[in-house]
Amino acid sequence: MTSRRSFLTGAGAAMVGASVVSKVGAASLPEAPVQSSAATVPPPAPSTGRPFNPVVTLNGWSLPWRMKDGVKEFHLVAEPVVRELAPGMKAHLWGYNGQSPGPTIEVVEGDRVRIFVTNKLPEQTSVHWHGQILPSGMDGVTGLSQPGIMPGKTWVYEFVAKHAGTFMYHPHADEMNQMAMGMMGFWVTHPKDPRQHAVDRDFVMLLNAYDIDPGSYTPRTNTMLDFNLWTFNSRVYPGIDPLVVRKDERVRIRVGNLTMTNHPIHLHGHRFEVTGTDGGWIPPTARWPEVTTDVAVGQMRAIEFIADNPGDWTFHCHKSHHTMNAMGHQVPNLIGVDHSGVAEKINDLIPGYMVMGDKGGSMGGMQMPLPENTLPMMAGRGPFGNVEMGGMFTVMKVREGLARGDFKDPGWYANPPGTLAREWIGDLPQAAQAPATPAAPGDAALTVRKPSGHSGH
Ligand SMILES: [Cu+2]
Repeated sequence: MTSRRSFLTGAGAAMVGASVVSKVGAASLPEAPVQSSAATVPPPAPSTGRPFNPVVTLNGWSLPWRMKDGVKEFHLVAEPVVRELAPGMKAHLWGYNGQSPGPTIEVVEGDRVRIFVTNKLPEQTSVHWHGQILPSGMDGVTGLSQPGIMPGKTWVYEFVAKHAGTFMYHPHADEMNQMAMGMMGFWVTHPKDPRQHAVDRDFVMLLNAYDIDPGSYTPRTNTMLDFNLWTFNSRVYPGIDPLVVRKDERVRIRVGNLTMTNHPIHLHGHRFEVTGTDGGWIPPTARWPEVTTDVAVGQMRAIEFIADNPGDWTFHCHKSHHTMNAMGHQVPNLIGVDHSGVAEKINDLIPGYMVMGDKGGSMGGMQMPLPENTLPMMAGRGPFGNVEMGGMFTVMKVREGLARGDFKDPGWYANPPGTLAREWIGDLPQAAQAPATPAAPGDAALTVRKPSGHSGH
């Protein structure tokens, strides 16, 4: 516990102890540590309780605990938080212990667990332990298994973590609002024998979605599907840390989906197997190779592979609109339409207006004025120019010779000679030459959209 505390303090976490404890008036409450930044905090090996191999929550952290009479005690505080989604954009969310998503809770199969939940929200809440096999009265469904936890109150959940696996936690009180505001977190129950299901790097990734108008800070919680920010652990690319992996390590990525739609999660350069769901581990004989796996709403999929292919490999949702940041959806397709001069004319009347590109939507060289507190639609910079992605996208960096447990960004991959795509600079046969002018379709209706790109909402 002491080493975990000093580690977290060193990583920029602020410890809030006495004030929280005195407010609820119970000296026997465990401390409620608070994380003040969106940096990845790889947890050290546990110093109390049974041993396990901790997971790494990208742009997140794991919640410290204390052992009391053989019980593992945690303290979650449900509260409004300010979450940096990526440098340049902050969101006013609801979360736990200073961040959204909440901290990952890690326990060992067979642990008796006691979780204190303090409600600092303006309305009642509860915590449901998604996927856990526990007594009905500990299931956290407001009205069914307990009354709501009123503002200012602290409630206690206690149960045995019966099965090793990957679970989630979230409110079952006003959940449409509370989950759209960011209230969710991961729960990992490690196997009793740390050699079982052992991997070298074990990442957890919670999928979330927000609808935040450019220039504003608070999500619209009535949105059902047309969210404009699709996030991994409440971060959007380029704000998501890379998955740093040493060549030939066995890697696991546990992906949980608490959004309103499914996400086909795709990895480049490797084949993986789905090894676990929220229901438990899949027997090896029942697994098949994949490069994309769909994670439906309310599901968790753990994927595993040997990272034997060095390079920079993307890991992303395959719905292309989910690898975009704030954008509108009511924009006509003007590819092939000659609208030269039109934007300038409209700009004379309404400064700042732009038209969708006639050669596609590539933002490679485009400079648009952005309102305060928003992000470009696709913004990452790679070694060869713009990575035209945002949202649910990040890069897995497989490198030789990294130290065990080294998660520092190693920079861009140096491609060995002869392994890099290149431009053809020889002669082209007639048929392969590019046309002088693009073909124009019949429909030439022209519509404009605001540079905020948010006319669809
Ligand atoms: Cu998606």
